Amino acid sequence: MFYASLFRCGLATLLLSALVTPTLGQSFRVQCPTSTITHPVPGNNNSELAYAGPTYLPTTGTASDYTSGNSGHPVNGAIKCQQISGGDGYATMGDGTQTYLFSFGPLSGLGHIGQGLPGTEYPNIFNTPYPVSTSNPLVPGDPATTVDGLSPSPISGGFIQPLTATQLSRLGVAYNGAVGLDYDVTNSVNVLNISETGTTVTVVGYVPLDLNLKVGDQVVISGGTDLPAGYTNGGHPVTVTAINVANPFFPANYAFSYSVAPTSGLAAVFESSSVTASFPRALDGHVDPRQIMDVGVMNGNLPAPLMAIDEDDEFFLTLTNVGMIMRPDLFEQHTVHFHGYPNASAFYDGVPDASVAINIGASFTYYYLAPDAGTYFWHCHITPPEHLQMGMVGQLFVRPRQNRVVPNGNLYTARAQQDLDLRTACVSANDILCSNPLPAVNTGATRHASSTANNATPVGGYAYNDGDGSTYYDAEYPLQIHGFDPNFHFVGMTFNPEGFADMKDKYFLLNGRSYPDTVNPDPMQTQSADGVYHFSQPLPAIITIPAGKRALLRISDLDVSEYQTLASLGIRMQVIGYNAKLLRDQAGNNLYYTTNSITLGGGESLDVILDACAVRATPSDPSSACTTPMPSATYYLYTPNLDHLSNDAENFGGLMTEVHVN
Ligand SMILES: [Cu+2]
Repeated sequence: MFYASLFRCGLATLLLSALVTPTLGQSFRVQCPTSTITHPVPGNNNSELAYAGPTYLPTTGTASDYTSGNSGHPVNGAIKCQQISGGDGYATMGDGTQTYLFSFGPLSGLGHIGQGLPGTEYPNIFNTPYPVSTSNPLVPGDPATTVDGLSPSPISGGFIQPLTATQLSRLGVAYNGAVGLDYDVTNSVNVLNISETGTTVTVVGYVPLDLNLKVGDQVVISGGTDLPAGYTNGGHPVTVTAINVANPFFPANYAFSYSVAPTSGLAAVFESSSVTASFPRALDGHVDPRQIMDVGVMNGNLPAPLMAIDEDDEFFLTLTNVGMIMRPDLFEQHTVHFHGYPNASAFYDGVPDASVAINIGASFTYYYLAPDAGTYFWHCHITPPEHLQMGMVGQLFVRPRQNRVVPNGNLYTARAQQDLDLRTACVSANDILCSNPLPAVNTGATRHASSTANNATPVGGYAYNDGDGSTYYDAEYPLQIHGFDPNFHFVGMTFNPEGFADMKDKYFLLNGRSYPDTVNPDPMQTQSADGVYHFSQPLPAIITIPAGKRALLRISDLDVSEYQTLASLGIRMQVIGYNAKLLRDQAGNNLYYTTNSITLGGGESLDVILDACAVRATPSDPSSACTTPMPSATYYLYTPNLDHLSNDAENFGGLMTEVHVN
């Protein structure tokens, strides 16, 4: 034991010293462009625009045609970004046991994650450095420790400390940008050639300049005695008037121009050894590794951070591997695998054999297009049975274009428009794999809008591009089924060989919690081996439905060792989708079915509607007014596998939560 701890400390020291060396530290990066070729206008990428028709280029078009936006060739969707850590941490089980995890944690959207929301952010939110002026800096354990007070403080009572209303309200304004994002240092480049035409100066550097420079930036030009003084603006910054300037020397992205009016007639300077252009500090994905390590180490979340994107979005997901500080003998890589997701390329699919894996001390940005609506999930693909069992699983869902149809717009017409573009077309007649056919009949259903105050505001959403409004819901709840084998976790923490064949789950989890923690509406935190409280299980599993309304349960199962059944007492479950596919035949008939229980194996997902309405004004329209609501009461979702209604040694708890209709 003594030997073992010495061994561990020695390795930990080695590991930490490796992490603070500049070269490794600087390999942490984030990436969140404000525009791309298909989303060219930065100002349009911070929200979801109305769906006006498919995105396509006419056959005579060029990429620049995308800039015409919705007036010409519709640009749909936006840009979304998220940063997560790969590492370790602890979670609290239903009987109070603190269990060790290999885990992902949030490194963006901390405030939203704390509220049980996705940590997926638009560029204008993600690309916000943590304000340095704040008297409340990010510290180890954040956001949990900040929420509890300004620094780690003794906490009375048991392991679990629910957040107070005040603390929750503070979370609501908490930081949602990318942890660690910081301005890159001012950088200077040597100038190949500087010349003037009229009063416009063109500067050609020795390296591409377009990454850090944009029109309007301030640049300081300096040089030796061979540089005519008129170029330097008296040592004051000059303002960039154009980038990507054609020049006789290098490609256009090596050059920019500025104006020095009224000075003119300045002689050109070529290959001077002294002329430099110094650019302002910029947000270019550079990060401060200290912040990332402070927040990322031991910040494991169960489930892993929630992600949500909309069809047509481009999603940039940065995985930052902060190492597993409790297991310094392991140099584990991690990846992100979007399970069941139609990725165009294996490169971003996270299967290490077919792509890359992320080393300790490094970041990697995955890129996804969001092609098909549905409920997916994601996990690490390094030694999957081990890293999944140890907690590296999270939820992911894609919202359909139909949510963006203008209020009162016809849903059938909007769905039919998607067939105009090959990338979104789904026509059963010539595509036997069509996942979302047009409905057999045009029911005339329209995009639901608020019936009272503001009819122009869309409310609720749709699970799929159903074209008939049948997947309408008022609120959505991601619900992940998972299980833990405490023995496997214990030997995994204590440097012993894990018994894969003996793996047997004894904690049964919904959103990382066993009953009664499942009905705790607050984020949960756990004291880790560093003595600090960390966010461990921020996502509640309690379902709340106003009487007469509909809830969409996005259920996924990543249990490694068990099949799991979830039964509903008192409220019917209507299954509308399976494995991220609308339940509809190729002739367009809905195959939804109503049941009181669903059963999933690890790696499956289901979309279930719980309708707290017995009779609606228009029975075929689930968004129509409810004339006979379900009685207000507490209903239950629970497993009828009775041995799964337990928390290890406790004959109590397990896979159960409550549905509150009120
Ligand atoms: Cu992993």
